[in-house]
This record gives sequence, C-alpha cells and structure tokens, in this order.
Amino acid sequence: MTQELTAARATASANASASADIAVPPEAGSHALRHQGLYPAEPASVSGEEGLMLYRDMTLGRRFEDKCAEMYYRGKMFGFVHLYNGQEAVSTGVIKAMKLQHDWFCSTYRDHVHALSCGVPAREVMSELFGKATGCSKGRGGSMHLFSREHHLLGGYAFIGEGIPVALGAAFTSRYKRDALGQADSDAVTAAFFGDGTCNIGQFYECLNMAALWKLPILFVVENNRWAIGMDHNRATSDPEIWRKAAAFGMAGEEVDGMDVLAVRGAAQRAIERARAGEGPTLLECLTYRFRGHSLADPDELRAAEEKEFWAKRDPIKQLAARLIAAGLASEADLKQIEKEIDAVIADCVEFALAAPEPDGSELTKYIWAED
Ligand SMILES: Cc1ncc(C[n+]2csc(CCOP(=O)(O)OP(=O)(O)O)c2C)c(N)n1
Ligand SMILES: [Mg+2]
Repeated sequence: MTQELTAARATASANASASADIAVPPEAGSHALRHQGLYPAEPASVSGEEGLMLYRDMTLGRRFEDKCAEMYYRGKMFGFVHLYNGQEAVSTGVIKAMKLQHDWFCSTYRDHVHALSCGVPAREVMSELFGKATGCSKGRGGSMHLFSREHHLLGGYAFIGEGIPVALGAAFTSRYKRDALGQADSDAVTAAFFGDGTCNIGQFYECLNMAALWKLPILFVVENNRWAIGMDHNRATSDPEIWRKAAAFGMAGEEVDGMDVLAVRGAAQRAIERARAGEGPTLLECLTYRFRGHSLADPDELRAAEEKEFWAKRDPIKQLAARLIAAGLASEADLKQIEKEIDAVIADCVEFALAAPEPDGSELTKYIWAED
C-alpha cells in the first residue's frame, strides 16, 4: 500500500473543532479540558504498511498487559505490577519513529510496553515478570526492572526519575564518540520516558540543564497522565504545562495529544531530526491517561467515573483503527487478522514463561557485576 494517510491532518483539525463543542464534565478535571483544547499539531503521514505496524505494536502492548493483569490476579506474578493501558500511543509513537538497536531507550517502573516496542520478545518480557531464568533480566529484575542490552533498553527503574540521568549519559556518549573520538557515524538518539509526577524532582531539572548546555541528542518524553499515584498533577506543580519548562533551558518544547499515535509520531520525528542534526534536546509532553489504577494493587476508586469515561472515548487503538479504515488503508479484516496473530503471540509467551526454569540457586551472585 503506497497511499499515505494524509487525511490525518484534516481529521485532526476536524476532531479538534468537533470536540470543542462537547462540554467536558467538571469531574473530568482540567487535564481533560487541556486535552480538548490542544492545538492540533502536525501529525505524521504514514503508509498503509506503517499504519498497520503501529496498530500491531499498540495492540501487542494492550493485550500483553491485559494478560499480565489476569496472571497477576491468578497469583503467577509477585510484587508491584504497573500497567500502561491507555498510554500505548506514546510508546509506539516515539519508539517506532526511532532506529531500533541503534538508538537508546530508558523507561520507568511502567516499562512492559516500552520493552515490547523496542523489540524485546514477548517471551522474554513475560518470563521476566514470572521471575524466570529466560527473562530479559534473567529473572533478577521483575516487572519494574526490564533491561535488554541487545535492544538498547537501558532499564526500567522503580525509583522515579532514576532513568533520566542514565538516558542523559547515553546521549552524552553519542556526542562524545562523535566530537571527541572522531566517530562520525555516532548519531544515536536517546529517549527517556517518565511521568508528570517525576517532573517535580531535582534530577529532571539537572538533566534538562546539562542536555541543553551540551546540545545532547535526547528526547525527554513526559507521559502526563494527570496522576502521580493519587496526587493530582495540578495540585503538585507550579505550572501544569510541563512542555513550557523547556524554555527556561533554551530547548525545544512541544505538547502533543498522547492518545493520538500519529500526532506523537509526528512530534517525535521532528525532535529526532533536531537531535541527529546536533540541534540538541526536546521536552515532549504527551497528554495521556492510564485506563487502570496506579498498579494492580490499586483498586482505582479515587478518580471520577466521568474522567475515566472522557479518556476511554479517546482510546488510542480504537482511534487509529477508525482512521486507517476511513482512509482506506486497512479493512476490518486486516485489523482482525493482526489481533488474531497477537493473541497467538500472547498465548505462546505465557506458555513459554510458565514452563521456563527458575534461576539456578548457584547463580545467586551472578550478573551483579558488569563482567558477568
Ligand atoms: C524517588 C522516589 N520517590 C517516591 C517514589 C514513590 N512513587 C512511586 S510511583 C510515584 C508517582 C509517579 O508518578 P508519575 O511520575 O506521574 O508516573 P505515573 O505513575 O503516572 O506513570 C511515586 C511518587 C518512588 N518510586 N521513587
Ligand atoms: Mg503520572
């Protein structure tokens, strides 16, 4: 399919003007109001093939995590498990615009979907969640500490903000190899993902400063889902529009509809282009929402039903499906086929992970030091 989804731009503007007429229930809060009033940014144009690739990746993330919830409640997984349901357009929109196994990625404790978008096999991610030796962190990390050298995933981090300086280090490495060591082809870009709540801690500001000072090739990707566990973003920060904090450091900042994968992809492409061209970092704020509680231990009784309803109507996977079909780039049958294939991948990874061995007790002290 060579036809491009150029209709996306028109659809985005149409959506913006149509939604402006719909009243946002006050219970949905100012995060919803802000999302509704977003200026439609230039979305990515995608071919049919690219559109289906994005659909596949988001569907994999969603269905993988629905299965995680089932396995957690059946007692197959232990510890804290944080799901990404609803936020898939951010992971897919950014990571699939980057060069896999070349660029670098850094996540948080909400890391399963980032790992899958980076190309870590579902078998390895599910095994890690079960603490098995076949996991991407060899069963040592669990849900919050996914890592893959092969796929350039620099880790999930249980402590908020811990991944940001690690990502900064990766971006510094790209620049140092090129400028100090003369490796002209060193053009890798790093993406650091983190939440709105994390933008109120010191490491965030220190890293923005260094990245701007040294013009490092990095994307600071804020997944603003309004909530930091039970803390409303608007009660916790001086200026809720996080993207505007970029200006204080003289770097590019952009806010984008984090429920629209083409909008996120478009913004990511612009930021990646600047980073590879040596023009430095971007602070990209994606307005999004998590469809489930903070973790699987959270009964999610705090957030208003009207707020959940507002965002459920903006499900990124359903939105992309409708747009691909409306633009004639995919049929219902194409999408059903992808879903069927994903379901087979999920069933396979669970079976694989359940049958996989536990890490051997004799290896307890292995993989602690870099030489292992
Ligand atoms: C350094 C540190 N302080 C406190 C916590 C406890 N904590 C866990 S999650 C969280 C909220 C983070 O919210 P946000 O950055 O918005 O990410 P989200 O969970 O919404 O993806 C906090 C404060 C922590 N993990 N690490
Ligand atoms: Mg949050």
